[in-house]
Parts: sequence; structure tokens; C-alpha cells
Amino acid sequence: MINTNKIVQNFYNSLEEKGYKGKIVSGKHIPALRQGVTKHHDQKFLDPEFYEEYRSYFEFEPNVDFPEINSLFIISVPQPQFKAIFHWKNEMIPLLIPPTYLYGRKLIDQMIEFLSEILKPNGYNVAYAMLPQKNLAVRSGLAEYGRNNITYVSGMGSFHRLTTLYSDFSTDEDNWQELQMMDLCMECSACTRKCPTGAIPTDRFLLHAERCITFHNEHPGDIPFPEWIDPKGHNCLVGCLHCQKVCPANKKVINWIEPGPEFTEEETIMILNGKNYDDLPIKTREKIEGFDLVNYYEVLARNLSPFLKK
Ligand code: B12
Ligand code: SF4
Ligand code: SF4
Repeated sequence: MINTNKIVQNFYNSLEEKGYKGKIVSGKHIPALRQGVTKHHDQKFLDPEFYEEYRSYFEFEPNVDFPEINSLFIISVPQPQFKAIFHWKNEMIPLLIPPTYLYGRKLIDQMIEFLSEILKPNGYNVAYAMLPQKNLAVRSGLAEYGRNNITYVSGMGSFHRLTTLYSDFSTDEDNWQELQMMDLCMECSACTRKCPTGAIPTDRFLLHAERCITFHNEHPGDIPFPEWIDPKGHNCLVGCLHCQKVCPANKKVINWIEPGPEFTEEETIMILNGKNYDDLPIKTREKIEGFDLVNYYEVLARNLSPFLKK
């Protein structure tokens, strides 16, 4: 007879040992997670282009190798910023890469392994879930929303990566609560004021995602930035840190910066000229692969250009 309480306890103990945090939610809430997104679409609160682009990020009727999804495990892992350096015209141009951009796939694999080690010996299965993770994290009580629409986990601020896993493991444990904004936000609007594009609204909670710099600098590299973005607003190689840097809830993590890749002037020129990735020298490719930046290679030329003097 399998003792499910012992398995749940083992999950929480293992999280603590590793410095992670997590929660378990019943699989029955998947339709509510879907509704959390579609209701904003139905009310026309989501930009249509944004909605079309991102709906494929979610799988609300997942295909898994086991008969039933009984539980969702959501795990949060602390994440640093990385500093990339580009040599250009005898100057060093440092550019931050915000938390969660690097080593994403590696972390997902680690999370699958982490949970499998707990559940598999007891005969349960684990699969990667594509669900709206901030909503799930806040519903589960693992995180709270900031006014900037990013989630905050106690002790990690917003510098963490969320991973959700499905399982056929069944337990009475079901953490599900109302959406929650941090108390700190009640008396604060620093992020709203700092956002260079007005993406964080003053008249509603939901972000104007189509105005967020991240939406535009993650787009394929052949799509130029819209003219309404002030070039001075760009602040990262990819993504944007303005609303996280200014946030008092990030005081403890804001200086956590790890060294990222450093590109010689010759390499910077190749990147700016849009050289095909496969035609880059092997040393440059190794550097990009070593930092898990391959998926972002094609946005680098466009994203770098506002920072380099002509
Ligand atoms: C689409 C997407 C984007 C889009 C849109 C962002 C957005 N806010 O929706 C773009 C490209 C702009 C983007 C940007 C960023 N993203 Co993003 N993104 C996603 C993705 C794929 C889905 C997010 C989503 O569900 N959007 C749909 C909207 C409707 O959901 P929501 O934002 O949770 O909105 C809910 C609230 O508004 C709530 N609500 C409505 N009214 C009210 C009122 C109150 C009072 C309250 C409390 C709540 C509330 O209801 C909404 C829906 O349920 C997730 C990965 C995933 N699978 O979850 C990553 C993810 C959310 N992104 C992430 C990150 C890191 C970022 C950036 C910080 C990247 C950067 N710049 O460094 C920025 C942050 C921008 C911002 N201020 O939000 C992380 C979040 C980490 C964290 N700490 O929360 C995720 C989880 C990826 C990951 N695995 O690490 N992202
Ligand atoms: S800057 Fe202020 S309002 Fe914005 S998320 Fe942080 S605490 Fe909340
Ligand atoms: S990531 Fe940048 S552009 Fe997007 S909401 Fe935050 S400050 Fe605004």
C-alpha cells in the first residue's frame, strides 16, 4: 500500500534541500486555468496579435503517456541575471540578460528528473506541462502577483523560474486560492512609472503585453522594433529589467549577476552583420552554445543595434 502523505512530504523535503519552492494542485483545475486566459480574450482585453502568437504556448487538453492527470506540481527555482559583454570600437558594452533566459531547457530536464526520482519508484508518471504558470503559481499560493504582472516568491523576489509538471499521482492535497497581489504593491507604483512604454496600466491590472519591450525584442530578428519604442528604453540584450530593477520586493536579489558570454569586436561585427549561425567560427558557436543562447542568436543583431554607436 502506497503512503501518499509520505510522498507529499518527501516532495516538500526535497524542495527545501535544494533551495526550491513548490506546490501541488489537483489536475481538476486545468479548465479554470484555461478560463483565466480565455475570459480576458473574450472581453477583448488581450491584443489579438499577442493572443494568436501565444495561444500555442498552452496545452489545456494535454496528450500524456498515462491515463489521467491527477495533479500538477509547480516548482520555482532561483535564477540570476547574466552579464554579456560586447567589444565594439575599442569599448566594452555590458548588457544584462534577465533571469530565466539562459539554461531554460536544462532546468526543465532537471525538474523532470527531480520529480521523477520522487514519484517513479512509487509507480507514478511525470510529464512537462504547458499551462499559464504565473496564474497557477499564484492560485497555488506559491507566488503572488506584482503590479508589474510578474510573480514573486518569498525569498526569491521575481528572480525565479517556474516549471509545471503533470502527474497521475493522486493526493488530497490541493492548493487553490484566489489570485493575490503583493501587499507591497498597494502603496507602490514604482514599476508603472518606470516602464518606458506604458505597458503596466494604471486603470486595470492586466499588462498591455503588446506594449512590453520584451514582446518586441523576443520577436524574430527580421522584425524591426516599432517606431513608438524610444530607443533609450532598451536596457537588456533580450527582455527588459526596468520594472524588476525598481521593485522594492527585489532588494535582496537585484545584485545577483553572473558572468555571461564575452564577444570580441570581430565576433560582434559578425553578429551585427547577421552571419548565419552555422557559418560562425566554431569557437563563437561553442561560446553561444555554452551559455545556452542559441535560441536567441537570431534576435541579437536587432537587439544590439540601439546600444552601439554608429
Ligand atoms: C506570454 C508570456 C509573456 C508575454 C506576455 C506577458 C504577460 N504578462 O502575459 C511577454 C512576451 C510580454 C512576456 C514578458 C515577460 N515574461 Co513572460 N511569459 C509568457 C508566458 C508564455 C505566458 C504568460 C501568460 O500566461 N500570459 C497570459 C496572461 C493573461 O496571464 P497573466 O499574465 O498571468 O495574467 C493574469 C493576471 O493578470 C490575472 N489578473 C487579472 N486581473 C487581476 C487583478 C488582480 C488584483 C490580480 C492579483 C490578478 C489579476 O489574471 C490573468 C490571467 O489569469 C509564460 C510561460 C508560461 N507558460 O506561463 C512566460 C513567463 C510568465 N514569463 C516570464 C518572464 C520572466 C517574463 C519577463 C520578466 C521577461 C523579462 N523581461 O525579463 C517579461 C515580464 C513582462 C511583464 N511585466 O509581465 C516568466 C515569469 C517569471 C516570474 N517571476 O513570474 C514565465 C513564467 C516564463 C518562465 N517559465 O520562466 N512574457
Ligand atoms: S515596483 Fe512596487 S508596485 Fe511594482 S511590483 Fe514592485 S512593489 Fe509592486
Ligand atoms: S518588462 Fe519592461 S517594457 Fe515590459 S512591463 Fe516591465 S518595464 Fe515595461
